[in-house]
Amino acid sequence: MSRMPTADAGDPPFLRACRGQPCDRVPVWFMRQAGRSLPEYRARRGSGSILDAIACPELAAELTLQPVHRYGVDAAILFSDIVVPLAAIGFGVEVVPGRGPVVAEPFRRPEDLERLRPLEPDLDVAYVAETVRLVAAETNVPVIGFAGAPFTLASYLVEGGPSRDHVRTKSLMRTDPVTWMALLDALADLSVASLRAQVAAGASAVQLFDSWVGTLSPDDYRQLVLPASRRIFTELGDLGVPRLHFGVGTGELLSLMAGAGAEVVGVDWRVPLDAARHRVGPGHAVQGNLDPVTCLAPWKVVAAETRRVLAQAGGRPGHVFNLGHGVLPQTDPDTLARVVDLVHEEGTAK
Ligand code: 1CP
Repeated sequence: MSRMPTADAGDPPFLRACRGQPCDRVPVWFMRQAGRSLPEYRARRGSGSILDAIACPELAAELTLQPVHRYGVDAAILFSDIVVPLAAIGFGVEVVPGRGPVVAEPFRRPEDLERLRPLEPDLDVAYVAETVRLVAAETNVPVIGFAGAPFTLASYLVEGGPSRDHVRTKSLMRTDPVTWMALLDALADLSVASLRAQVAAGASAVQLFDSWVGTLSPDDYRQLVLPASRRIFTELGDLGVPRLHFGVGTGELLSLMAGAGAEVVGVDWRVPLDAARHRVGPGHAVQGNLDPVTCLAPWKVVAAETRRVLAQAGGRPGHVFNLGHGVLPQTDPDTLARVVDLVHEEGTAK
């Protein structure tokens, strides 16, 4: 029996927009909408490791819902992190405050593949599914599950932490493509297992974050990364939920990314949405793409830029309003609330 849900007019605007259907308003949510820009987040989070907060379903559910309540956004993104499955299988990943994921013993040689065992979601990350269930029971807006894409996860494993140039990652890719492809395959399996468990628990869309893939040329991306990302989307196809695919600095990769199989392609602020629509082609929705730095400007500027993004989306179906990357911690929450109101009042998708 097919589990494919039928899309009807009663579906939430976010899901309709993902499928390219007209809706009464342009849906909006923000990448990294939970987190340090919210005083209620800072108050509730304390100073422990974010991985501990994620492992506590009541707390993670509350942090997921904070921006939904404050901003009136059209989707809740699960409070979690892309490195959660890696930490759960014991690869030795910590998330250091102010820095990000750090790996004590980075991936450097073929033998390191043995450290990547498959994820058993029920045993390894039962708390993630529980958080999804709690959130889905509490809100009417769709819950977005997410995972890291193989390239971006590999970049943390190989570099040992955040990196600007990804020198070691690209070097491994070029010097030992066999180990590289095996690494990406193992990471793809982790993300598929994690995303399937999130959907089974009630997530109604999934986003694959390939945040740092914009560091690659189109040829490298096509040969050494796209096959693994494409397999993830293929293996989620039977779930019938919208799939979103996002990276930063991907102007030259957008058409290839569209070929990976997601319904929605996320776009950063560098590519105007009309050009982005052209690059991803018909049959795909776009998501984006207000520059997060714009949100630090006076409201007059933010409003003008928000209207520019709406104009470049062309008032047509298949646009999910978002930032071009995550909310910056120094953003005034009131600004984001006003952006949501403006998009809801003025955005059209007929
Ligand atoms: O302790 C803290 O509060 C630290 C900040 C923080 C937060 C709030 C980190 C560390 N992760 C998160 C949560 C998180 N991470 C969410 C939850 C949803 C939300 O905030 O609304 C999501 C979706 C992520 C995804 C994530 N983690 C990505 C992909 C999205 C993106 O912004 O590009 C990446 C690259 C990470 C790694 C990561 N985790 C944390 C940081 C600071 C980073 C980036 C480090 C780097 O620059 O490489």
